[in-house]
This record gives sequence, structure tokens and C-alpha cells, in this order.
Amino acid sequence: METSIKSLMFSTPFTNAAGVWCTTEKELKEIRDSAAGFVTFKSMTIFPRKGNVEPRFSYFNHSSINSMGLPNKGVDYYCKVAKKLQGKKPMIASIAGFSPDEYITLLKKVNNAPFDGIEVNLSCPNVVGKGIFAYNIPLSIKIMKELRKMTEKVLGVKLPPYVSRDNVKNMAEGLINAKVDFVTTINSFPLGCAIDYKKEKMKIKPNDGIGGLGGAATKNIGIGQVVLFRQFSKGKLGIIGVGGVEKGSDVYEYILAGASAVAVGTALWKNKPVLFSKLKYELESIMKKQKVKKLSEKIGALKII
Ligand code: RRO
Repeated sequence: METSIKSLMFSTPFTNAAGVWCTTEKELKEIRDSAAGFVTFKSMTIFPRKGNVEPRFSYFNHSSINSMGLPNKGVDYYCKVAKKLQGKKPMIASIAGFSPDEYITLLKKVNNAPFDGIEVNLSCPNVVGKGIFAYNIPLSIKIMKELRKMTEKVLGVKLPPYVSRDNVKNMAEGLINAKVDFVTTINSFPLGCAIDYKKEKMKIKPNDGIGGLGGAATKNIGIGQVVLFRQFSKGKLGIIGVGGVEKGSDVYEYILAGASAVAVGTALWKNKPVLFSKLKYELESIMKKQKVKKLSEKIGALKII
């Protein structure tokens, strides 16, 4: 089940979604020592942040809503952790700036640390009063072009769900032109809302209860974005699929849709990193039943009917 994105080789096609089980050194080490094929770090900012007020996360029906607000220990901490954890499997830094200049500062720092790849988070839904960069496609491409000039590491971008084919097409073509290596799609759906009907209240407090929806509720949105990014990039962009992965069959669906790997968020929060061993076992048994010798041969092999 080995797959790859450019020079990054993954022994299994799974990672944690940025933000889940990856904020502290202890959590990151647990991902590194699990059956995940690579480790993704919590989106890091220049300075440490406490994030939004609580309650800011809620799990329900195999889905979740969050408005964490980028709680993280700051880029310098994660660069030190990367030094300690390096060598066993690829490590991806996720960077989150509040302006194009901040992305440049962050990129310089992670480029000098032993990260193998960099995921530029242009889709954080939860910073009060801030919009999502990735919904401004020309600005996003401009940022990615600048960052590309500054690093030879494998470089990707984390994207929100789009609701028009033209948006996906313009983003895919712009990113190829900017020589970006991969997209991670999707971040949580940004305008979710979950209600506790007994208490007649929102489940989370920040932003008046509106936050990022993840997990099972988003699986078929994620798969749709993977299919379209695959189609519009004609296989020239690596794709990490995210949204509702919980079982081996979910992974296999994302692979058929065109992903080279998947990231797991909500289900990882619920089941802890041992989930990756279950995914590996289930994916192996699907590969046997489907008579698949090499998983990589099935990337994008979906038949359109
Ligand atoms: O920290 C968060 O609130 C957060 C981030 Br940065 C993100 O990219 N996606 C998300 O669902 N939550």
C-alpha cells in the first residue's frame, strides 16, 4: 500500500489531518509511532496561541464541529519537535499566517527545520473576523508562487470546499502554473452548525456557534473535490483527500477518486492513533478482495458511468 507525492514516500497512505492529535510533542510522537505513513503537524503560527473560548469542539454522529481558533505552540516549538522526531517517516509542517508576509516568515522557518514537506493552510475557518484566503483564488496563487520560489521541499496547500467547478479549475490550473506539488482537500466545511436540542443551544461558543464541520457529514464533499481536482489537474497535482475517513473502504474510495493519501481528523479524535492499524488491516483486506497488487495503480482509477 505504498504511495508517494513527489519525493515523499509513504509506507501507508494515511496521516492525521492537521489539527488532530498533533499539537504537542507527545501527540506527534504517537502519530509517528503509529501505522500512519506520515505525520502532519498542527497548523503553526509565528507566535503561540491559546485559540478560541470553550466549548470549541463537539463530536456527534461520526461527525464534528470545531472552532478551535488555531491553538498551537508556535513555529519555533514545532521546528524543535521536528528535529527530535525526524528520520522515521515523512513529516509535513502546516503553516498558517494572518497575512501574505506572515506566510513568508513561517516558510523560511520551517524550510530550515527537518520537515520533508510543507502544507500551506489557506483555509482556516475559525479565526474571528478573518476570512478564508483560499476563497480569493488569485491571491492564493500569488502567495503560493512566492512561497514556491523560497523552497525546494515538497510544497502543498490545504483548501476549503468549493461550490463551483470553475473555482476548482482555476485553483488547480493556477497551482500547477505556480509549480505547487499537492493539494489537501478538504478542510472542514466552514459554515457548519450543530445544535443540542434538549438544551436548545449551540454546541460550540465561538463565532456564535458557527464552525468547521468535519467527519462523516463531509465525506462525499471531500470525494467530490478530489475527483474534480484530479480531473482539472490531469494528474499533475498530488492529492491528499480529507473528510470522513473512518474505515478502509473510505480510504479506498478516496484512492479511486484520485488521492495519493488521506488525512483523518474526526475519526482519529474519536479512536486515537490505533485507528491507523485498523485502517491498514481493512485496506489490506479490501486490496485482497479487489485483487489489487499495488495500491498506487488504483489512484484515480474510478470508472465514470
Ligand atoms: O484551529 C482551527 O480552528 C482550525 C483550523 Br487552523 C483549520 O484549518 N481547520 C479547522 O477546522 N480548525
